[in-house]
Amino acid sequence: MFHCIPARMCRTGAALAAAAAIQTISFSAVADSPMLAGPSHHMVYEDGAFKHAPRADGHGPIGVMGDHRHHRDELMLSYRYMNMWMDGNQIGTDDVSPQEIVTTVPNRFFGQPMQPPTLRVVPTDMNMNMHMFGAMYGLTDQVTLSAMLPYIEKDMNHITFKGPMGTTELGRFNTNSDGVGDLSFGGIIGLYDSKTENSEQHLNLLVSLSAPTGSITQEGRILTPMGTTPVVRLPYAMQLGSGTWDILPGIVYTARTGNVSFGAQYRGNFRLEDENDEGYRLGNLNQVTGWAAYQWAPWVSSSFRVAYQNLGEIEGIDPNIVGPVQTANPDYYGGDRVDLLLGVNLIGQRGVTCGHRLAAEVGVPVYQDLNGPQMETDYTVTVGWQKTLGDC
Ligand SMILES: [Cu+2]
Repeated sequence: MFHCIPARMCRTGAALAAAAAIQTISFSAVADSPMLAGPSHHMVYEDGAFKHAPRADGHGPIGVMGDHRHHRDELMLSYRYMNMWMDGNQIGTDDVSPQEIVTTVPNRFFGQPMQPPTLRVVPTDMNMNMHMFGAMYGLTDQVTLSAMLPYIEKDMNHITFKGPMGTTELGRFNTNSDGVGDLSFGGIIGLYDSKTENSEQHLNLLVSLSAPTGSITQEGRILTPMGTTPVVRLPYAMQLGSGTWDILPGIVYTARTGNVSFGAQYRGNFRLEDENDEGYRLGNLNQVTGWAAYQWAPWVSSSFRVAYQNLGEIEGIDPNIVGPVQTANPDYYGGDRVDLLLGVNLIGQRGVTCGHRLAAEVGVPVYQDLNGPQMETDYTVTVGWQKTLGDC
């Protein structure tokens, strides 16, 4: 049981980086110990059949965060690339054209200098890329710590209509922003685990905090209906963080029998402050998702998932965000959305690929009821890599 010696060192050394270095050494030294089997395959060493063959279905779909725990002193690193494409606008569940928006939707800033009675600038499409770097560390067999830091790139195209009324197009422009988003960190706490030779169940509690590390003061050059091109504070949708400390509670249940697995998760995001430094807070988020997966071979599984989310409106207002455009109005944020998602999980079984996970998930909304006018989501893509250090 000499692997316990570095394990204790891991526990006393609080820094994750230090733990990583020690772990790599300890795992390579005792690579044959079944005690070191990871969360994705600790259920298979017991039957003796696949001592070190990780299961592809040992993790949920890559778009789900916090689906699993780790054993004590395990460190997992992950990278996810997430893309979201939005094209066109909706009010509620109905599509609405730019021409309709600029002739019918009131401008909440009407009455202030140079502000026309209706909206005059319409976002037409938006692309968002997120590079999410994550680490998970097994503090004990019951409690896994996790931290995630996103790097976000946003790009939005717009049409500006000429003057205070009518449907004559003046021109088009693009705004973009990029930078680090909000750092989140917290724990995954095991509430219930059961295992038999060929099945398992887990119930985990999730608690994370999100720190306001993302910028909420991004600026960009716009084209106004009068033809001027000032640099202004970009609307809420183009900012990179919430600006508030947030709490993300959740609960997740996963089950597997043979090669069939299931999961269900609730996750929320609640703002812990009434307003950020710029005078507003984002809406609260509630998400529920459920999935089923089938493992075709130990190295490959595929999944089907349904996800529902409700996002609230923005409360308060940033006095620096003003303009005849829907994205400058805090009321035109939030709504309900249902996505259907297909995913695939791959995991290397031996050699240099052993334990390296590659996974992808593609989602398409089937229902959107938006506090609009607001841009609608057309699809989401998540591609990710995960590796538990020293797991094989
Ligand atoms: Cu993990």
